[in-house]
Amino acid sequence: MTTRRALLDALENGPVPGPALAAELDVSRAAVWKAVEGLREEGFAVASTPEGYVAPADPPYTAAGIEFGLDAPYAVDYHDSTPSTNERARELAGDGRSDVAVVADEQTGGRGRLGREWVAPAGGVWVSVLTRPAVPTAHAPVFTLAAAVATTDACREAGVDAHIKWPNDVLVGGGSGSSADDLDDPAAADRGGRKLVGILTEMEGEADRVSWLTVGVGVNANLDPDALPPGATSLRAERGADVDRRRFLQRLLERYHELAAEPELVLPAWRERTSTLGSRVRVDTATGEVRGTAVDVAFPGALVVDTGDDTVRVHAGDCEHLRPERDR
Ligand code: BT5
Repeated sequence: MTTRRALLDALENGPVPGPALAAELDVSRAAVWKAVEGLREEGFAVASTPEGYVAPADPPYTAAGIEFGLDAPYAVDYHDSTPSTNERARELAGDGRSDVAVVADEQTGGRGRLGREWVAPAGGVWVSVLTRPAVPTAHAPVFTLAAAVATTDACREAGVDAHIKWPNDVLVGGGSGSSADDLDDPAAADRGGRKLVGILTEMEGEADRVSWLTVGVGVNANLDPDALPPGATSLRAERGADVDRRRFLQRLLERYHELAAEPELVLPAWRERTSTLGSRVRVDTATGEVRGTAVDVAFPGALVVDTGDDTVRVHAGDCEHLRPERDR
């Protein structure tokens, strides 16, 4: 652990006498001082008191602020503005890094799936978590589901009644959701849910083993819906007040870490939080359209659809929740 991170951890438990911390970490007092100065330069205003160093009462939304009090092993790579946190995570993966949460206040080239655009102005929670899980590449979808559960829980703790639409959207409202295409049609979006969160998982693997995996999560946090595409909503709009992005993101990262470490917890938690199961759905896949009733999700993340004639597993696609059939 770096002196900086050890100092941040120690500051959680009250004043930290510099000499005692230096002795504990077996580093020089100058090294501790340098770490204190580094945190101050990052906007994390460590105070000097007779009892020792004291953390700021209101930690900022920056690398140091997010790492302070974070109960997950991620280093935070923070940017005021970057094209895409997923792209930055890819660069860090190329440098051999792991266990990094790339965070940006604003993205100028945010990405959705299949080359779609993700609108990401300042005020959102745009984060990409880079890890190197020791799993076969085929298991990657379970990490998308884990991120959806983690994000839903963070939204619910913030007082917003969010639910998951298979595979990667977190929505608010509506018994049935809306596909990305429907977002161009506000009426359709009203009928379904309003999109609060999108998730984009990218990875590289060799010999049936994940080399690195990035789960990118975009949460419309402290934003007005008119800055977002039609059919989108935000935490601010749903709760009528801004969220503490730092606390929100910490909760999301902690929950994601918990679930990623124990993938067998993911599917049961996902089933409890989804609005897709039991809905009539139309899924557009690379090989055609599947229509029917979504009856289950199967490891590592396939949607099980009862088409009436057959039960099929859909591994990837855009899912739309349909109105219940009139004759049902
Ligand atoms: C997604 O794609 O929903 C995945 C979005 C992932 C974004 C995160 S932010 C952090 C990380 N860095 C990145 O560059 N990306 C990830 P998809 O299911 O393809 O949905 C994309 C569609 O959602 C677009 O075509 C728009 O219709 C709509 N959309 C775009 N921006 C939106 C927003 N901020 N809120 C709600 N809907 C949006």
